[in-house]
Amino acid sequence: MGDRSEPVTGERLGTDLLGNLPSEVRKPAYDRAKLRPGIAHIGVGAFHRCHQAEYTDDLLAEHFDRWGLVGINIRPPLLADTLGRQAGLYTRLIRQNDEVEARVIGSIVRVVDSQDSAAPALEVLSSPDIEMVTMTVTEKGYCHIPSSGALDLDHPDIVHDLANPQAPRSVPGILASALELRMASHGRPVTLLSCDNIPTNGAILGNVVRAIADRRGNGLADWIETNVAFPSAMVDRIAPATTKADINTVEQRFGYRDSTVVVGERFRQWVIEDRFAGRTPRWDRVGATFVDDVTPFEHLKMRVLNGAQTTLSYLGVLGGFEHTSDAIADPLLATFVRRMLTEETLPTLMPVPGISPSAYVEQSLARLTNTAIRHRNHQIATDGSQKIVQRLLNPIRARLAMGQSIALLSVPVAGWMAYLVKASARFARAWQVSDPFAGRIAAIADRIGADSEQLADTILAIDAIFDPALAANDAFRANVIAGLDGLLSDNPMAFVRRVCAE
Ligand code: CS2
Repeated sequence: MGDRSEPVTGERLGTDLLGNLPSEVRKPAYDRAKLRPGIAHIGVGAFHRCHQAEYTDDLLAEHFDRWGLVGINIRPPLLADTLGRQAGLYTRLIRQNDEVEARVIGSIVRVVDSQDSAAPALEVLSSPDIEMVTMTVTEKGYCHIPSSGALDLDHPDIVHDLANPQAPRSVPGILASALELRMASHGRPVTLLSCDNIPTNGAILGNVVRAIADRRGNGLADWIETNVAFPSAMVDRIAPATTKADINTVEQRFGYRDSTVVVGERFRQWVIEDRFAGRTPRWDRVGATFVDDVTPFEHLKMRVLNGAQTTLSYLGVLGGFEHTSDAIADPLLATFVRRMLTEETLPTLMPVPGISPSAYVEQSLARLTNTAIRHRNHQIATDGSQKIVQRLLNPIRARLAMGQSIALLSVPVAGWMAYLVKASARFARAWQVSDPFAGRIAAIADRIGADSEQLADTILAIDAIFDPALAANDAFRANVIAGLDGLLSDNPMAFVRRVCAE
C-alpha cells in the first residue's frame, strides 16, 4: 500500500488506513509498532493533542527512542470510543485563515479511561516504564486556592482523598497515591510536569502533592524530595474545543473519518524548566526550550496572550461577539486590548531572553485575528475565577506596587464579575456559565441586585481569589466599581469607549 492521491472513502482512521491516506496528509515518520510507553499524560483534550503529543511525534521522527505516550483521562470524555478505536491515531489540522494543513499524529500508544476509579490511572502512573508524567488538567484540577497557591483542604475531592488514599479522585490525590506505589514497588524517579496555565505551575503542583504526602506520614514526603521533580513550564498554542465542522472538514477534504480531529494555529511554544528526575524526552531537539527559570516566559504569556484572550472573552460576550476573532475585529475592542497590554501590562514584565515584549504583543494580537480558529468567548470565559489571578490580578498588583495606573486592567476584572452576575436569576440568566465560583456569585447577585458598589465589594471579599491587600486598595476598588457599573449598563461598549477616550 503506497500513498495515493485520491482520497479514501469514508473509512475511519486507524493503523490499517495509515498507508492509504492522501499524500497531502503527513503521517508518523517512524515505526509505531516499536514504540514503548515512557510518558504518561493526564487530560487528553484538544490542547494536549495539539501540543505535547505533537512535540513528541516530532521527537520520535527525528530521534527514535522509547517515548511512547499513554493518555489517561480521569474526567470525561471517555477515550476508548474515540482515540481508542483509532489505535491512538488522530488528525491535527493547522488552520491559518484559508490554509489547512493536515497531519496524523502517532505518539499516543495507549489510552486509559480512569473516570470511575483511579485504579487504571494508578497502574500506569506507578509503572517503572513511565519516567515522565505530563498533565493538562485545567487550572481547577490542582485543587489549589488561586490567590495563594496552597492546597484547598476544604475542597470536597481533597477531603475525600485524605480519608481514602486507596481510591483517590483528585489530581493531587491520584499523583500522591501513584508516588506511594512507586516508592513501595520499585522506587524509580519520575518527573511530574504541569502544562497548565497557572503561575509557577511546577511549584503549585509540588505544593499540592506534598501537602497530601505530608499527611500520609509514611516517609512519602521524604521520598518525593529525592526522587520526584516538579519543573515549571510555559505552554502555548491556541487549540479550541473541536467542533462537528472540524470533523466534517477532514472527511470532506481528505476522505476519511476521524472523531478526534484537533485544530490549532501554526504558532506553538514550550519552555520547560531544566530540572528533571530520571530520563527525559529531548523535546528541546524539536523546538521546546529548556531554561533555568521559566518565570519571565510565563509572565509574558499569561499576562499578554492569555490576558488578551480573557479580556476579549468577557468584553466580547458583553458586546455580543461569539469568537475571539470576532471580538478583535471590532475596532473599539482591538484598541482597548492593545492599549491595555502596551500601556499597563508591558511595564510589569521582566526581561525575557530572546524576546522583545512589544513585538510579542503585536504577534499575540495578530494570532487572535486568525478567523479559522473558532475559539468561543464562552469557552475562554469558563473558570475565570481560576484564571484572572495570573492573567490580570498579578499585573495589577505589580503596577500598584510601582504606583502606576490600573484603569485599563481593572476593566476585564469587572468584565469577569459582570459575566457571572448576568448569569444569575436576578439578571434573567443572560447565559449559562461554568466557574467554581458561579453559584456563589449568582447568590450574591440575587441578594444584592444592581447596586454595583455593593456587588463589587462583596465579590472582592472572596479571599480565595482576591488577596485582602488588593481588595482593600482604594484605586483598584474604585476602578472595579466603575467598571462593573458601566459593564452592567444597557450599553457596555459605551463604557469601554469612555475608558478608551480618557
Ligand atoms: C485560553 C487558553 O481557554 C483559555 O483559557 O486562554 O486555552 C489559551 O488558548 C492557551 O493558553 C493558548 O496557549
